[in-house]
Amino acid sequence: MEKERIFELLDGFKIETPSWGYSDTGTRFGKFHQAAAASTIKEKLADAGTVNRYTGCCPTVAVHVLWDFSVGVDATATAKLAEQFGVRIGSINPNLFQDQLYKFGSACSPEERARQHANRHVIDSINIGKAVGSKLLSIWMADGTNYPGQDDIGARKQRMHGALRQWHDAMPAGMTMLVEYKPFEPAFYHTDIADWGMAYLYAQAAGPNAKVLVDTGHHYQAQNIEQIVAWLLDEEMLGGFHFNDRKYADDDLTMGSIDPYAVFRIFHEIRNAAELHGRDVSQIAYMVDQSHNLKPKIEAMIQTVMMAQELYAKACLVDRKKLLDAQSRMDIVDGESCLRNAFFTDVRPWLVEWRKKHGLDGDPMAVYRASGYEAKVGREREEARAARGAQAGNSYA
Ligand SMILES: [Mn+2]
Repeated sequence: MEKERIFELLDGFKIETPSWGYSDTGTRFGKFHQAAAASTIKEKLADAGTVNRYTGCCPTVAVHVLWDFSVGVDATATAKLAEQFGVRIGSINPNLFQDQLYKFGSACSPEERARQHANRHVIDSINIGKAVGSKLLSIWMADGTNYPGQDDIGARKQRMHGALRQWHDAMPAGMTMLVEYKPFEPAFYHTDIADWGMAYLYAQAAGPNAKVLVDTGHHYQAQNIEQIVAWLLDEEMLGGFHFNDRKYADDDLTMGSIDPYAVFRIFHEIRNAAELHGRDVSQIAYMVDQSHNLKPKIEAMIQTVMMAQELYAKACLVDRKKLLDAQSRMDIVDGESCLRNAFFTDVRPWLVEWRKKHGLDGDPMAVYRASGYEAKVGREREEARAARGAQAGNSYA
């Protein structure tokens, strides 16, 4: 594939970073604070703007309604703030897991009060989305049970169906609902949306503007994620991704840090669907969902984004004519070699060139580090926190 074509594809490859990736998060064992971690939505947007300024491909920021918006605060003011930092508000993520009312679930709870609370919160979230011009409502629920016999699985399925349809119909035209799944955690017996098939059925039943969201960390160890992606693409039900890497479970490590070839294979299926099967892949939402417990937040994000661009460019490089030919000859070795040749091509010089073409520095990490941003905001934020008597971070972690 010609360089110009790869550059065009890179131009169309945008990655949304999450507001929560800039604040202190931890594990259930504890949290290690970083001076430069963002606490306020303004600080999170400033950090997201910084990542976009150096990488040139992260124009939107996913927001978490409970952590980023306060009751009575005008959401359009937040959109204007984002604009000041050179970014826009992207997906809206309601919080359906943190309230005490959600002990037995949100939309699936046997308790009507919890279901109504969830419903109000999602309707509020849709209104925030409308106000800030967001096109994505991203739904993840912690709903499930911890013990056999705790609740009726079928009845919970029906409650979920009803809720998703209601929320789907409350969305304005042009908004898409993304339905995310996860096999376990925090529920440890059954999860109400446990896999892509359940998410698919729920999305299909909710209405035409609901699609499936694939969080790469939300699968069992041996699951073939690229096959799920290929299937969803072929069904035109792939809404987007939450990228992160894992070694054991939902580890939320930075994308490609453990297994870059696995991410490459996902991108390969996307390019295959576009180039060989004529699928429209232009609306896929590429988002990051990571927890930067130990790495400095902004560096972790820049590293992630650079990794995503590299792996995407490599997937673009797959010689699909050769691949088709190998497959028609049933030459397994040549077929696999098409993928390996692309994966092992060093695309970094091209990315340097692509960045320079867009007026960016060829090495975003080096210029970010040289800018002194982290030390500067670290000092400012420590002072601001001391004045408020607050600690950084999202309140759940
Ligand atoms: Mn996720």
